[in-house]
Amino acid sequence: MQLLYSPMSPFARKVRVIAFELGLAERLALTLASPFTDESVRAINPLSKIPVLILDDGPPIFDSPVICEYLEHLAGRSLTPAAGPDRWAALTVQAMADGMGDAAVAIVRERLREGPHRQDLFDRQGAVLVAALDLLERRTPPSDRFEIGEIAVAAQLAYLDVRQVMDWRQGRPNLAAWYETASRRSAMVATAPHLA
Ligand SMILES: N[C@@H](CCC(=O)N[C@@H](CS)C(=O)NCC(=O)O)C(=O)O
Repeated sequence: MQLLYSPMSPFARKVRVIAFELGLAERLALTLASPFTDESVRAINPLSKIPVLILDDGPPIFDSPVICEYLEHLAGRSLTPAAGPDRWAALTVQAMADGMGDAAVAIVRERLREGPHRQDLFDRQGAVLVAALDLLERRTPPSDRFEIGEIAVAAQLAYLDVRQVMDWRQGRPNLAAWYETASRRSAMVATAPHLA
């Protein structure tokens, strides 16, 4: 199966880390895609977003939470709690982390655009990031678990760093310490973002 991805995409990174943790990384043929400049992505995903998982048989799968669930199904092992409050908590953390990615990508895209820049966009998306980061500082992920919620958060924190979106460590020592450990996992090292 083929994963349409970009090495900078935090959503694709979440999928790749999940694949790595599930022992499926070698089954993913990574194919570079540039949704912002290449209209051919839209023929595969009408939203023209990556990641997209292209199966040998069957329609393409998107977006990243669905791909993660498919990979868990394929592996016969889940990185999402099966039921109960833990499940809803983990999926909510994933949703929040993905929302951080939406905000961060919007800020990066606006910075890259020829000016004048929209200050209202920076303010609104920046507020999303600050509130989510503050919540993560108050409820720092556990250090003995690296599942869907933690993986989604780690992928987004790395994106804030690599795109220099903001100095998120300032005033958030618990989250910074957690990320320091999380980022040393082999799945994180193997999928480190870089310019294509
Ligand atoms: N909710 C989607 C978000 C994916 C996403 O926004 N990907 C970005 C790249 S990091 C993209 O393809 N953006 C293209 C666009 O918005 O036109 C997911 O979780 O897969």
